[in-house]
Amino acid sequence: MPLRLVVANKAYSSWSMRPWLLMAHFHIPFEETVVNIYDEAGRKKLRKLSPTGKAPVLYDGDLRVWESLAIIEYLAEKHPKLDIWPKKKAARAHARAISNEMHAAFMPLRQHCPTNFRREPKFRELTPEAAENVRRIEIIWAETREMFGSKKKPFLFGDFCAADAMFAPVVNRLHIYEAPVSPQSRAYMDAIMALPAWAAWHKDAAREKWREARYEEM
Ligand SMILES: N[C@@H](CCC(=O)N[C@@H](CS)C(=O)NCC(=O)O)C(=O)O
Repeated sequence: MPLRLVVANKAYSSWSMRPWLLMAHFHIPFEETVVNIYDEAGRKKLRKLSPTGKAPVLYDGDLRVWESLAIIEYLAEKHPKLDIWPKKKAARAHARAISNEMHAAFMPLRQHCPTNFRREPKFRELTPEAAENVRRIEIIWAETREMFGSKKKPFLFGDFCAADAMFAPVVNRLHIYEAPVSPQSRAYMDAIMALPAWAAWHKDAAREKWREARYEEM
C-alpha cells in the first residue's frame, strides 16, 4: 500500500510543504490528499484524518504520523538508504537543532509574512520582530554552510536534506515579500527555488481553485 500524505492548501500551507517537498525530492512514492482548511467541509474532513485537525499527516497503511518533523523522522527511519538527514553525527545533530528551531520559532515572521505560493513578489516592510527573525535565519544558513556545507553544492549541508525542507517555506516568505537578504542567502534561496520538487508544488498551488481572501488581497 503506498504512503498517503494529507496536506492543506498548497498555496498557503507551509507545514504541509515540508514533508511533501522532501518526499518529492527523494522520489519516495506517495499519494496525496489535499484539503481546503479555509472551508468548514475541508476542516471537518481534516479532523477525521488528523488527530490534531491539522495537516500534514502521513498514513502508512494503518499507521498514522502527524506533525511535520515527526513525519520527516519517520520517513528517514523507513528509508535509511536515503540521506534524509546528513550522514555524519555532528552534522545530523546540527540539522536536527536548526530544524527544531524552525519548527518552534519565528512567529513574528510567520504572522507578518504568510506563505503564499501564488503571490507575485512585492515589497513589504518587516516589523522589527520579523526583521530579527530574518537576521537569525540568515545566521543559521550562513553558519551551517560554513560548518557543514560544500563549496560545490548549494544546500545547507551540501546536498538537499530534511533541514532544507524545513526552511523551504521561509524561502517563499523572504522571496515574495522581498526581504532584504545577503547575496549568500539569496543564492541559497535560488537553489531551493530551482528544485524540481519546488516547481511541482508551485505548479499545483497555481492551479488550486480555492482562494482565501485574507491572503489574496495582500
Ligand atoms: N506543528 C504542526 C503544525 C501544523 C499546522 O498548523 N497546519 C496548518 C496548515 S499549515 C493546519 O492544518 N491548520 C488547520 C487548522 O488549524 O484548522 C506541524 O508541524 O505539522
